[in-house]
This record gives sequence, structure tokens and C-alpha cells, in this order.
Amino acid sequence: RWTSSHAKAFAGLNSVAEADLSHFSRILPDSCILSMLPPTSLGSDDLSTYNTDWMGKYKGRANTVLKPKTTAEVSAIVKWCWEKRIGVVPQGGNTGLVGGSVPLGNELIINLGNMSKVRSFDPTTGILVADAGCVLEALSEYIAPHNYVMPLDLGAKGRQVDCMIGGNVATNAGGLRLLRYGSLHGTVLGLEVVLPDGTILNQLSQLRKDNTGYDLKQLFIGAEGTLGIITGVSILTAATPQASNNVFLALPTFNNVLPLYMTARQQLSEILSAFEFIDRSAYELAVKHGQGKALSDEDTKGAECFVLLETSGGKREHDEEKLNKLLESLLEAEEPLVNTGVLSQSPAQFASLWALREGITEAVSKEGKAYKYDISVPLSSFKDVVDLTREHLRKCGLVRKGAVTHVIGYGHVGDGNLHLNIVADQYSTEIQDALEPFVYELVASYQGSISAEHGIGAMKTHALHYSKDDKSIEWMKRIKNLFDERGIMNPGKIYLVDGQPVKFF
Ligand code: FAD
Ligand code: 2HG
Ligand code: ZN
Repeated sequence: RWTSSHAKAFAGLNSVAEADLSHFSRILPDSCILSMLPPTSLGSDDLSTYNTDWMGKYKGRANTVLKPKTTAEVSAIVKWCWEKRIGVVPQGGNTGLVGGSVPLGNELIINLGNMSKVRSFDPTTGILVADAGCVLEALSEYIAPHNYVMPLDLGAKGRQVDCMIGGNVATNAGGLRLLRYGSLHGTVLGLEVVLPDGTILNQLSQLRKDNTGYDLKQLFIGAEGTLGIITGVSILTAATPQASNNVFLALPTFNNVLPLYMTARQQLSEILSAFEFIDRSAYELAVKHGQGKALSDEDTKGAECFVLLETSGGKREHDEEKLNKLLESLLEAEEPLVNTGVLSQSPAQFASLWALREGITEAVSKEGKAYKYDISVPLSSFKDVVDLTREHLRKCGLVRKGAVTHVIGYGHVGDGNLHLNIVADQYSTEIQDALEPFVYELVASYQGSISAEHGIGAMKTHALHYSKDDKSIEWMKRIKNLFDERGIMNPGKIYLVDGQPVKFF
């Protein structure tokens, strides 16, 4: 259901008409054009996977989806859209969680899925250059025989959820390996981008060092498709660790998470590669929906929360010795920080322990409708944020059957990133209004960020000011205008259109 303010917000842009389509058919073969307009006249169902986001929360009304195969094709399409003032939504795997990858109205979708070639890989340097539509999982598989791994890893990789490298870069995705390999602002070496007027900006450098003025590519990392369409990515991959281990630790109280993190960092030092937090409700949801193999009752008895800790290093014996020593010291302490620890004994168990953590997002979606808050707050406040939100919803009378069923917390401790998920039977304005601005005010009270790694998308445009002051927003908008003065590129994402938030349900 679209409100009248929404129609007004997009009044300045045109949707794709038949004349545009016949122009596009001179650029692309028919197999790369999906349209509800004649002559193909597909039904809206045929385009619904492109118009609907992964959560089924945001729904667009694009009448046309184009799937170009080359940068030149993207450029020709975008040039036409610039001239005709047609709104454009760049789309990768459509796994984004903030409504950035689908139209808010009837913008044209340019899906990068057909641009899926590896352009080059250098096994000496580990530098990979790939089309933006390469699926992250496919890139991991491509470089694995050369003993390299991608410097990012997300639950949205594989498992029938296929995020793409261009989408990863456009969202500056963090994920499970950020603790080890750092952010994409460091590992992305170069980008090729089609700007809103169709110009191809070639910044596809393969250099690790290049201090020759402004580092323009950084602007597009995390820009969520508002400044241009990324068509190629040059990225530094990492040598495959010789040994990886993981252990699922059960903690009697949340208060032990921080001391445990400090102890693990000190004792494991360079081999610590992930430190993930999972509260009990999140764990139980993962188990309920078959993500990984449940721990025994004995292993989870009395646990308030869990930590999944991973080590990756150069020598198995050395790493195991360090990890075993840590576990011994933890369990034998006078006041142990953990109740139990399940150490993986095989590659299958290693994967199963990870599935308990990586599978939470899918478990939440199977359970109900998710209201997701991906926030940066001090580590010490993770539990308070979850508890205060639950208590607030309870006071609003919303924690009940037919409304909110779960309030859970999990996330990347190493990065100070909490995923607060509220699970409900439906998306409703009543729940939404109870959560916002409550959650954002709470985040602001900790001087946190309203988006740690998922972006602003369409979901948080009205809340940007909680994390950016007026001057910063003004300069962000100047940059947007510099690249896209006609406002065609992913309209309504990151910034409000006409000062109005769009209502989604
Ligand atoms: P899309 O969803 O298609 O697009 C996302 C945004 O990027 C949109 O604004 C879109 O317009 C823009 N975009 C896409 N491609 C391009 C391009 N080529 N050029 C310019 N703009 C483009 N995120 C994390 O950060 N960490 C996680 O651990 C994580 N885990 C997830 C687990 C699951 C199960 C799911 C469903 C999502 C998860 N995400 C996570 C969110 C999401 O997967 C990431 O944001 C991902 O990087 C999006 O990639 P995509 O190809 O699906 O992009
Ligand atoms: C994760 O860390 C992802 O699993 C998704 O960032 C978080 O679904 C979420 O809220
Ligand atoms: Zn995450």
C-alpha cells in the first residue's frame, strides 16, 4: 500500500515507458529484459522476486528489470535514464536488510546478476578483479584452489541466499570475518563505476599503495547505490589459514562476555578470528528452525548466553595448544567465566557450530516478521539494549501472541555490533511506532550508530540525524548532488525525499 506522500515524493522522476523499452531493446538482447510493458507484457508476479526484498517487508512496483552483461551496456542504459530522468535501482543478490535494493515506486531495476565473470586473479598477490554480479560464495570457491579466502564472509553467502560482491561493496558489508580482515574500506583496492550520467569511472586499481590525491573509490563503498552502479571490483584476498577451530561457549551470565573477550584476546592473540555473541533466545530460535545441531541439555543448562569463538592460524598444533590452554584456564578458574565449551572435532561439527550463529537470520524469518536494528553500541550495553527494548514493548502491551513474540540479541562482539531483532506475527504501524524512535533514542544515549553494517537503505532515512550531525548530512547531500544532480540513482535511499519518510505498511 503506497501513501499519497510516496507518489508525490517520486513525482519528479519518470517510470519506464514503451518508448524507453524499445530503446533498451537496442542495447540488450530480449533475454536480458523483463518487462510488464508490451511486447513482453509479463505479469507483476514475474517481477515480484525483483520487486520484493529478502524479508518480504519492502515491495516496489518496477515495471521493468534489465540484466546487462557488460559495463558498456550498463553505461548506455544509465545514460538514457539520465536523459529521460528515469529513477534507477541497482540490485545485486537482493539480500539487503534495510530495503535499499528494491524500488520505492516504479523505478527501473538494473540487476547485476548477469555480470558474473572473474576478470583476473593473481595467485602471487591474491588480488582478484571481478564483475560486480559475481556471487560471493562463487568467488570463495574460485580462489579456494589457490589457497586464498575472501576477506569477508556473511550468512547471506550460499545457503540459497546469494549476495554479490557489488552489493557487498555498496553496503560496505561487515560480517563474520571483519575482526580478522578489517573492513572493505581497506581490502577493496579499486572499483569500476557507472556514474548517474552514464560515464564510466575507471578506478579499478590493483595497487596496494596509491597516494595520488583523493581516493574516490571510498565514496562508493557503503553508498548503497546512490552515487552510481559498481560494475567491477578489485579486492585483496587473504591466504587461507592452515588451521581453523571453533568452540561454542555457554556463559552463566552476560556479565562474563567482556571479561571473556579480554581473556581470549590476550591468550589467543593473533589466532583469534571471530568472537560472536548469541543470547539464549537467539540460540533457541536457531535450534528450533534447524540451523546447526543443538548442543546437549547439559551443555546449555544454566546458560544465559553463548559465545562462538573461532581461531585461524598457521600451525594446527600451535593453535590447538593455545585454544586448549585457554579452555582449561576458563573452566578451572575459581569463578569460571563459562559453564561449558563445545570444541569442534571435525569439519562437519565446525560447520554445524557456525550454522547455529549464521542461521539466526533465517531462523528469525521462519519464525515471523522481523524488525531489525543493526546497531553499534558499547559492548557492555548489549544486554541492556535488548532488555530495555523488551521491557518497553511489554509496557506498550505488545509482547503477546498476535504481536511481538521474541526480542533477541546477537552479533559481532569484536566489532561492537549488536543485532537487535524483534520478531512479530506481522509488520504493523503499532509495533513500528513503539520501536521508533525508542530504539534510536536508546542508541543515541550510548553515542552509538543506528547502522553498524547494513546501511540506511529506505528503512532509516528518517533516522539518519541520530548518527550524523546537520553539517555532515549537508556535505553528504552536496556529494550526492555533485554526482547525481537529477536524483535518479536509488531515490529515497539514505536521504529522505521531500523531507517525508515513506510508509511501508
Ligand atoms: P542487494 O541487497 O541487492 O543491495 C544492497 C544495496 O546495495 C542496495 O542499496 C542496492 O541498491 C545496492 N547495490 C547492490 N548492488 C550494487 C551495485 N553493483 N552497485 C551499486 N549499488 C549496488 N550484512 C552484513 O553486513 N553482515 C552480515 O553478516 C550479513 N549477514 C546477512 C545474512 C543474511 C541471511 C541476509 C539475508 C543478509 C545479511 N546481510 C549482512 C545483509 C546483506 O547480505 C548484505 O548487505 C549484502 O552485502 C548485500 O549484497 P546483495 O548483493 O544482496 O545486495
Ligand atoms: C548477521 O550478523 C547479519 O547475522 C544479519 O548481519 C543480522 O539479521 C540480522 O539482523
Ligand atoms: Zn551482522
